[in-house]
Amino acid sequence: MTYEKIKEAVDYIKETINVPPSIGLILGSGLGILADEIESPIKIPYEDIPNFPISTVEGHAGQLVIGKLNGANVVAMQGRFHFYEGYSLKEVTYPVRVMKELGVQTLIVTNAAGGINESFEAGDLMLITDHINNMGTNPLIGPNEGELGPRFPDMSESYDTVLRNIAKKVANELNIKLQEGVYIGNTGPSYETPAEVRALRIIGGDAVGMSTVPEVIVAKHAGLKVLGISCISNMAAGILNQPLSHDEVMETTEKVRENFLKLVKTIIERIR
Ligand code: R1P
Repeated sequence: MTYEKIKEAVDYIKETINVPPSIGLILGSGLGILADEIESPIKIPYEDIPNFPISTVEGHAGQLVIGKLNGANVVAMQGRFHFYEGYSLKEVTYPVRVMKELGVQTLIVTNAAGGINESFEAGDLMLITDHINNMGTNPLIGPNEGELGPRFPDMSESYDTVLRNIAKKVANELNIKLQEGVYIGNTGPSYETPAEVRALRIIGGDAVGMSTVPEVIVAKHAGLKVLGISCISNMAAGILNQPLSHDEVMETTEKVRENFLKLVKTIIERIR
């Protein structure tokens, strides 16, 4: 993904917006509702943006929404891209590069994830403390473009401690239960087997999903601060004796909608 290609998208977006965004949001399955809260929104369908992929998954609308949210200038991805859709990890993470070039300094990534930690329950929100890349590949593989970031980016504090502390404080004030844990990124699209879930727990995971990790690697490469929030949409396979479905994922995200919106909007108000 060359710098010129990123610039093409950035130039196109800049033509339609007045103020550059400083906070970027990636909204996970069923969580796109947050973008509906943006005031005086400018909506740009992905298909209109040069070099942007197109969302193919239910619950991912497929547009950038740019405007003000609780006093902050934000750009939200209402719909993200996943490796299992057939996109390369460079394509999956291209929007993060575009956000950075638009002026974003802080990225808030959200997702729907399966709970592996048995103390969690469906409907919990989880602050991501760290991640495990279990995708077998990395979006930074290939020649490194120096203007985009270093060859070997440091990942020792991928999820910013200051932002995490703000999130915890806000959750406490709003009386919203906020779990904490490690997100494991698998490729999907098949959900995990019970044996895989047991293995993922042993290697240190608290929740599992099919996104986020590549976006955060690229965000760190680009020098962005990252905050990550998972919505535990179901318990992963084998923890409860019931099959998994994307419908259930969507239903649960709908149920936590109010807490999710309150939490993220108040965090944005504090960090703007
Ligand atoms: C599976 O139900 C889908 O929900 C999650 C998984 O990664 C997968 O795409 O979506 P997000 O991670 O985009 O929230």
